[in-house]
Amino acid sequence: MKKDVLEALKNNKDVFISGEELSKKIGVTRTAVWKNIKQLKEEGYEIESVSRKGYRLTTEPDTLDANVLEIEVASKHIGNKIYHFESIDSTNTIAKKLATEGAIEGTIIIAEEQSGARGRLGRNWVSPNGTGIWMSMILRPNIEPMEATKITQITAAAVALAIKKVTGCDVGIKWPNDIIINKKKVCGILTEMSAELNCVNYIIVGIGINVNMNLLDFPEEIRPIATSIKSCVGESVSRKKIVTEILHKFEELYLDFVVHKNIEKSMNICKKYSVTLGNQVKIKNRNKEIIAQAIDLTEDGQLLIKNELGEIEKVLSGEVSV
Ligand code: BT5
Repeated sequence: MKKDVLEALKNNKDVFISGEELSKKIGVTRTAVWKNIKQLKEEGYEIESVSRKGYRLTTEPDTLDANVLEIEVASKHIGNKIYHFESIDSTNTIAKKLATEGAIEGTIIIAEEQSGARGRLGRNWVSPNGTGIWMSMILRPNIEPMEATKITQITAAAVALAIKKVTGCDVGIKWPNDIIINKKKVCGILTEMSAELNCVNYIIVGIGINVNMNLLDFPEEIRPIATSIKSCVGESVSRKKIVTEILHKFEELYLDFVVHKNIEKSMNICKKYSVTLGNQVKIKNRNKEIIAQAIDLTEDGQLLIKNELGEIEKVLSGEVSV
């Protein structure tokens, strides 16, 4: 019901809406309306109330509250159901649990803080309270398990475009799963999958973005390699706006892929923003380390390299330093 009150206030942002009108619209008593308004105010919404005129929403906090995000995202697909947690171990872990229990495609799990967030290969992901976007998406694409790398590329494309659009920051994509600003990591993507031999049960895409942290908020060991959107913009940025834009962009590119079998648009974005292509790179993969020239991205989201012998190779994943 709080969601209905908030939605009505948001839809009438510049005008007053009376308690009576609200109660009729939502189908609850005026006391219930008043209680919800009170609760919204406690959550940081500034709502002007004037007798005989009613209520008017003036300022919204930068909350990632599920009710608010669902209104903002307004999608029947990616973001159709959003779960918001104050503190959990890892949004990817919760997403897996929900996916196993049957959660539908497009379900989003988002947290203010993660205590056991993961990167690839069991590495840690630093996720302090209230300053970043720590979220996971549940997807159920009808694709071959081999194609999961494409989902990482679609996500990287969506995140890069969204950050660029909302903040104007110069973003780069470092293949396969980093978004960078000024040569430092601002976002990491972790794609995990449950699959049979030739079909995918579900894919969880975890996205971690450093939004409003200062350099000193990062542990010392990652300060040389990490940055935030705030460091680029010079002031705090609305996480809600970035999340909304990411989900919209992702939905567009993802549906293009799963419905129209078209990955070209995403790959073109990945190529356009790539900081990897055209450069000499060092690729660490398991125990092997090679130096090569990064030449292109394939339609499968793999990196094409020219090794020291001049041979062309495809790389599926790995640690790349430019
Ligand atoms: C990644 O792994 O970059 C994937 C990170 C995915 C995090 C999201 S948050 C929501 C969801 N829930 C999860 O539990 N995870 C996902 P990788 O490429 O392996 O990079 C990990 C490395 O990045 C670490 O070893 C650190 O060096 C560095 N790092 C850790 N935290 C960072 C941060 N906040 N910003 C920048 N770099 C960080």
